[in-house]
Amino acid sequence: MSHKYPYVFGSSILMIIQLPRAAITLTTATTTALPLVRRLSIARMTTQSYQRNGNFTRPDSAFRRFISKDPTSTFPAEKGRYALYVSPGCPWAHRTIIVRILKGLESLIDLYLVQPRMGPEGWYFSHEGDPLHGFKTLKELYHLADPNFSGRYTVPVLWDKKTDTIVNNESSEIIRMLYSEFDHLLPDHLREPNRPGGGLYPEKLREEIDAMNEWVYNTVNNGVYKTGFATTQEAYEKNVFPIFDSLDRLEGILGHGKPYLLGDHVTEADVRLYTTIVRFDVAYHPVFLCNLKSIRHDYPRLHLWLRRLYWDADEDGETRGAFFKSTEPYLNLYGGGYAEARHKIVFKDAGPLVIPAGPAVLIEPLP
Ligand SMILES: N[C@@H](CCC(=O)N[C@@H](CS)C(=O)NCC(=O)O)C(=O)O
Repeated sequence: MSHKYPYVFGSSILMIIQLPRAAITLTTATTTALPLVRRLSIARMTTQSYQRNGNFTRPDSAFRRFISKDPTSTFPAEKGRYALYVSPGCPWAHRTIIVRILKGLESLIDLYLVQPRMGPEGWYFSHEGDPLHGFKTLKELYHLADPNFSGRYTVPVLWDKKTDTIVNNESSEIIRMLYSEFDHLLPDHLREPNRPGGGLYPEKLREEIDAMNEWVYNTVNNGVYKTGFATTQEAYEKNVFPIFDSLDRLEGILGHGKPYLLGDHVTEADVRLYTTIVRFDVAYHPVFLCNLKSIRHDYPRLHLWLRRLYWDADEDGETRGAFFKSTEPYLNLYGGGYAEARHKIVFKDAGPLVIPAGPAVLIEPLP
């Protein structure tokens, strides 16, 4: 299905998200200048496995430092100092791409894309290499930050150009830094307290958002992975049913008739749920065997909520077109990306890779 899985990922993506020119010109010079010991350590592969007795087990993210608005902190918020390395197909990285746009941080924080297809060494850059160092793989970036690193080389990565290291590689923490820590560099209307509803993680909703995050993460965001990457029938069945219990619960919550999960304004809860729901019918249902029901046929309220977020391309509106812009160019790649990931994790790349053709319509129009 070449239309679903083209081999021109790099160029099509680069047309859509512009890389800063100055960054692109920094290429291999810095790679060859690396000390020998660092270059040798790059050859090592991760030893961390995702599997335990048939169950998919996600390791904790390793880099957990924070950017702060405090100018005396180790990682103070500054224009042009930080970069996000992402794969737009990855739902965790997708969170950070959305929030970067929602908050209007495009000119303050760079965005660098890896190639959508993973290879034997994990994530690869396009032929120009990593915009900052000329690296071929994300693995090399991790080893620059920590020559002894032996975990998974995951996206997203929040990178500090000044000290040449990883600040954080946990999406749930990266998005929270973006909500507030750069506010002093933004126009008034984009600052957290001035946003409609008091921001993406307003004081009055924190308890409710945290509580929802907990079960949505376990049974929906990560639930689909535990289901799709299960290697025993038992592990599969343990995880597939709770997904649909939670989708039923979310459908009930949306009975309030408001456009967003927690009411009239977009919050973190919408961002975190969206990146899973927009992949559901096109990838998790056909590829990850999450097929008891589909969003479009069985969850009318979730389906409407999803389409409202997706089709809102108004750059002056509340979402600033963040959901549409960060999804539309890549929606046709999700199915193939997940088929390949499952082939790798479950079948260790053995046997043929077959990518489901459907659904014929990737996302339906608003009614
Ligand atoms: N906890 C991390 C998870 C990130 C993650 O698992 N990313 C996947 C892509 S969706 C990845 O980069 N995997 C590469 C690998 O495991 O080798 C977060 O939320 O930031």
